[in-house]
Amino acid sequence: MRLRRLILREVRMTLLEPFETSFGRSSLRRILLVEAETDAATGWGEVTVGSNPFYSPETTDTAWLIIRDFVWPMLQDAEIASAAAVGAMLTRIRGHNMAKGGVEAALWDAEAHAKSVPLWKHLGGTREEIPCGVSIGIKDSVPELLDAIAKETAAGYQRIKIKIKPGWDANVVAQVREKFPRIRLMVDANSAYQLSDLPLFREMERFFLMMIEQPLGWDDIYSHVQLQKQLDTPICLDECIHSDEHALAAIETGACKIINMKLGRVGGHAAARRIHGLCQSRGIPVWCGGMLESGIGRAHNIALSTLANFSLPGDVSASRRYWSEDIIEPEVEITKQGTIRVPTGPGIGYSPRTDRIEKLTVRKEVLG
Ligand code: OSB
Ligand code: MG
Repeated sequence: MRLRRLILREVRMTLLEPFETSFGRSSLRRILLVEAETDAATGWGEVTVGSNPFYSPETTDTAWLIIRDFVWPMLQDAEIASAAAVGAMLTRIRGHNMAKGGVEAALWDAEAHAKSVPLWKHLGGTREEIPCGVSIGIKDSVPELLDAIAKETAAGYQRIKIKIKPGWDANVVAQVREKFPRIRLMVDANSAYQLSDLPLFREMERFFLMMIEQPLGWDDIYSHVQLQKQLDTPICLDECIHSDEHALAAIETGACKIINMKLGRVGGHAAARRIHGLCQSRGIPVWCGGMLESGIGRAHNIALSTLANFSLPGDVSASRRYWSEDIIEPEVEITKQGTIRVPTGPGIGYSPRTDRIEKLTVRKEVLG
């Protein structure tokens, strides 16, 4: 396969409701879309990155620059053996996984279209329906949070994740548990705590959380080992895992018992699939995380979630939870059982609405 042109677009989309985590509140999403035109077919990818470096070091602007100045030149005149080989062609670029992953994902979609197969089958996925959960941000009040949980459980979502931060943690979880004694519940701290907060995590053991996601430093595997040793509740790592090596280190040292997989954070489908396999061989379940994606990124998350070891409900949920109108056709919907039926069409299986994308585009660059 040869890459003829790469088209970058920044589309601005406002979330239906602001989303707050321990690192900040976001309302306007600056989404970076990648359209890859190859000699065989066109594919779409999304760079799943924030507009500020508060979740990870990358931003919409750094990703744009890295793709234009480094990723494109490395792929431009190269014979690309397969989408699975793209990651290895870019190893000279250290870090910038989200930038690399967005381009790699677009090439996977292109390759699947060229072969007229659904992307999920091309990746080796087996599930025709994926289990879904939701991630609920920090709210202004506890009643507001309880209302949000009631709404999502009524819609059928199979597990609830709530964001926590100092001052909005055990006290809030206690009230959630009181109102919803039986739901599958977990918390995500986005690195807001330290090892010295052990008493707080001990206190939360009585809420029977499925897991605690990324309680400590975003790049600190060692402290998570210390914490997990002293907790029965499984720790799930998100921010810490950006490569096979990090996943292996975290598993072998006992830093976590579950891994949140994100396409961008690990640098694309091939890396995600490898880490998925590595976890599978060691009895570590994975689930697919979310980055407030548009339909394009969401479609890639759905395809990835069909791999066998994605055995826990992920953060991949319906388009209408985020957007008044998505940029794909049809939009992503969930069943009453809280699942997404995986599309059967070629590639990502949803069509990009190019008219709407063009309208929302504030910046565009054609490479090639
Ligand atoms: O930590 O999983 C996270 C959103 C942005 C950045 C980081 C995270 C999240 C979410 C939202 O939890 C998941 C989603 O609904 O897309
Ligand atoms: Mg997280």
